[in-house]
Amino acid sequence: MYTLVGMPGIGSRKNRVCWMLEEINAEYEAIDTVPHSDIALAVNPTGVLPALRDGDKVITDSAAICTYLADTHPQFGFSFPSGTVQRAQMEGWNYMATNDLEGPIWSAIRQLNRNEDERLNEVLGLALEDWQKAVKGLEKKLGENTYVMGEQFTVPDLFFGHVGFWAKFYDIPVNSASVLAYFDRLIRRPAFRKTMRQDAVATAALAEKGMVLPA
Ligand SMILES: N[C@@H](CCC(=O)N[C@@H](CS)C(=O)NCC(=O)O)C(=O)O
Repeated sequence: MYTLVGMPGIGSRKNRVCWMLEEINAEYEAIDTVPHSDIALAVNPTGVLPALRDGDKVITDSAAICTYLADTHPQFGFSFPSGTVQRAQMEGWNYMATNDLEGPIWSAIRQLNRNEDERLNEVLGLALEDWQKAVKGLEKKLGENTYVMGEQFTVPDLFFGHVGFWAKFYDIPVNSASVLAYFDRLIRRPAFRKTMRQDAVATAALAEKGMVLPA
């Protein structure tokens, strides 16, 4: 049994781990808290969340956690053995998702979450520019594939789906029809929808915006 410590809400990276736990039908206890709380500091000295406790060990960083869960549940085919070319390619996609797409979209969201008079429009503009550039890169690399590694859903798809959901929620344009369709494919997965339904803070934010999760 795993224990997932994370912050609830639309922006939370805890929901990536929750999504992966749901994909592999794992049993877990979720502890909601905020970064830098005593509970957060007990699992990560930096106070940054999410963290996953597995027995007496703790793993931090959503990408490392999801990859670990995929590796330890190989029957689902969500990752590849370490040292293989496919594994290296999969890691490449993980870095692309978290660096090239998550980086700029998160910078943009931080500005959008500010009151207009406090917003740094130049920072917002640059972040949106970088986001669109990364989306175009994803479009080229994804090609006609259903998922980034081909026909099989793997760890990086979950990360792309999560940032794609941020784009949808924050009305951030995705200047590629194929990437938009890919994001939609991902957030239609039952495990993602279950994850969001379980998060009361995210559910309230969706309701306030009048937004329903795709069927
Ligand atoms: N790369 C980390 C980023 C984690 C992260 O930024 N978590 C947020 C909450 S979703 C946080 O703890 N923020 C507080 C901070 O950065 O001080 C991951 O993917 O787990």
